[in-house]
Amino acid sequence: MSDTPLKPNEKLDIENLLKDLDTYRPKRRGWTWRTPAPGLAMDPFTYRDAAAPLKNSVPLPSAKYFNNIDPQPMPVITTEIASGRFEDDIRRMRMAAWHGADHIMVIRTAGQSHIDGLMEGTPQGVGGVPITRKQVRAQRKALDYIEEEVGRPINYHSYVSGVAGPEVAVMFAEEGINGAHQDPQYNVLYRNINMVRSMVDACESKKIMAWAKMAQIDGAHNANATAREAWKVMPELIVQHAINALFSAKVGIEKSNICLSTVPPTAPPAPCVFMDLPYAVALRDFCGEYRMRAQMNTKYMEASARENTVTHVLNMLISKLTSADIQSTITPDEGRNVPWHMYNIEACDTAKQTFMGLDGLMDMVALKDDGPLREKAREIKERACLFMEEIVETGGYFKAVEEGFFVDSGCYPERNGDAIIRKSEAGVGADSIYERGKDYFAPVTAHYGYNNVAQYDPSAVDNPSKLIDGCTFERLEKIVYIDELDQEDNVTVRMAETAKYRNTNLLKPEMEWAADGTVMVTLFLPAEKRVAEAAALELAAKMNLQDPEIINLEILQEAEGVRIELKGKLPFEVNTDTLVIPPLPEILSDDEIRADVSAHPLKVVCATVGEDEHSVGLREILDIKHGGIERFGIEVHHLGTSVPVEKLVDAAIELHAEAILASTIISHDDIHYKNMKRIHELAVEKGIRDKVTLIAGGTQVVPKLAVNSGMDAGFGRGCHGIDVATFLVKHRRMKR
Ligand code: Z98
Repeated sequence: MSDTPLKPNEKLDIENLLKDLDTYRPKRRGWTWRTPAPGLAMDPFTYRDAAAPLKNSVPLPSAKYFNNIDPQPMPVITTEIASGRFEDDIRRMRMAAWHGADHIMVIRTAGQSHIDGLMEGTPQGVGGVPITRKQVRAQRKALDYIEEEVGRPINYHSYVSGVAGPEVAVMFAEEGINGAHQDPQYNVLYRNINMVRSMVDACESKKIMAWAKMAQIDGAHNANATAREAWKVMPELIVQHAINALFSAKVGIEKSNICLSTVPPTAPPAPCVFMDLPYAVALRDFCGEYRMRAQMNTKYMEASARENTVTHVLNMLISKLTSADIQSTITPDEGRNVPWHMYNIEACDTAKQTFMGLDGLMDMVALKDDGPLREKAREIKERACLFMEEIVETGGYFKAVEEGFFVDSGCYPERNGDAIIRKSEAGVGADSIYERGKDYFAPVTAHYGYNNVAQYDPSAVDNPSKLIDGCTFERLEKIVYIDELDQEDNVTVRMAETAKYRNTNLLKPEMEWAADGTVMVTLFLPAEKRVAEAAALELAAKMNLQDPEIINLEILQEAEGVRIELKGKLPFEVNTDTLVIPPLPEILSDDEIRADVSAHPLKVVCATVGEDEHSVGLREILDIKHGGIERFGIEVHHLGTSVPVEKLVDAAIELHAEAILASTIISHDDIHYKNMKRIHELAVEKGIRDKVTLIAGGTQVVPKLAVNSGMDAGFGRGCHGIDVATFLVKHRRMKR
């Protein structure tokens, strides 16, 4: 779609997007991998493992030091977005795509696995969205626009597991969904769906997914997330992967679209790389012809974003060392259970940052061919082989499940007796399995197994849908589109409730849903845990936060205090019409500053004042090397660090300097503002205040407070030499 309706500086128009959904057709089918760009040059660097760059994106924060380049790593980056309101998720998808996500997974409403059919019209989801055709179509439509905007295909993904697997697969194929989890073992173990039914459904589902060229992701990682001592299930994980991957290949999914949902089984304080790397190597030794989706360890994590992020990065080290194809980024969200916009975006950035930081690693290091890595990998493989052999000896998969082989927390062949056990004649849908009759016939394009088409038309055997003039796979207009069944609980009603926040200048903070009012406050409270918890909630109430809840609490020292993150809702909004927005400062051009300084030579003295040894910030402002004020011909006398303020003022008098630049980083006890005040007072006492321009700078300097402390100007975080030079020249002109 070349006439993309999105403009980078304009919000997505959700109302418009939801129009004409009944006739919208996806622009393509099938999964897409990133385009490799070996040797990609992005001034000032060259990359070895990068993918083709994006047309529009948000680079990492520190990219500002490197021409704002935004190199993209090779693995597809996944983010899971399902806040319960698909209309709000669409905006998050756009933000995620700008941060490098190209695999958007939509988790379903809890329990959808048990719904035997397609959901059309449902209550609002909590912790997932109901996957309906409308929801899927609206999001695929949005992604069709968004991928055009960022310049890279975006894979849209949800789940085909469950009792309605084949029906869901058909709907996904029709709607251009690009990837899905499909693993009958997931149904059996975690959703107690009958085994025979699950296997039969899987044949049909996988056949449909093969036709639509969808990527298929298995569910093996769930064993790690479920087992009690989850690091012990490594042999089983390999077995589960192998069963599903071979199943899919035999049904006809291309191997390049069969993805194993791998997981590093441990996390710190376990010595995780020592345990997880041999596992990853063993898995690749056996299943290397398939693609690897690196899910993250979601079992061993608490609500600390910092801890989650470190685990995520360690997981990605394994991904890098073993070449994962898809990188999941769920940890910070799943661990904290606050599925907010910013956590999706942060995790995408963490993935991009880590992979680009590790660019070229494998050209410099290699995994050892001997030692513990190979020994451990061999041991895991042996255990996995024995596991598979015992399944066969026992009488096959069904028998093995009945006898408690799976999700047992013993490291095979050890068994702890805590497996998930299912009976082959029991479970959801047990009474729904029939043998196909002799005249069974399905006039459809993608179908598994016996189909007596010949009874109607022998010439249609290879193309059964010919008998009905094409099924919905070829003739999308045959799809019956149901907009909404629920008249009270649907997107139109929800959008009406938030309309004023789209159509007026009212602005309310938001974490996941339009105008939800949610904010997070971070506090340190110098008290013990229980007191701090109660105090935090009391403080939140005083801050006018409604429904306050503590999200995360970390003890810094049991008596000295705790760090608390709490969320709450603001019951008010601001009207942006009434905001006083200061104009952007006008920066003079290099040439204009240089001409002014050449006509009227300008001398400054500067120093880091007080007991402050920081020198980098001031150097950035001064040095020609960093684009500082020297380059305009300004004469700079730098007195060094920890300079007493008296000395600075005296130097200005002695050198007849027109300006004093005081750098001040340390801010405890407001020492930076006290020093500024002192400089001003000294300049007054010594009779030079009207002749000299006083400037203070530093990361903690708030310009307005610097002026209140007697300075002519203050420069805080993010200021450059040109900002200071512009002020000096303009201020001098004003005085002249
Ligand atoms: C993930 N964060 O995989 P219902 N099928 C498979 C699954 O793994 C899952 C579902 C279906 C994880 C998400 N996985 C957990 C193989 C879920 C979900 O409707 O919840 O049963 O389907 O990325």
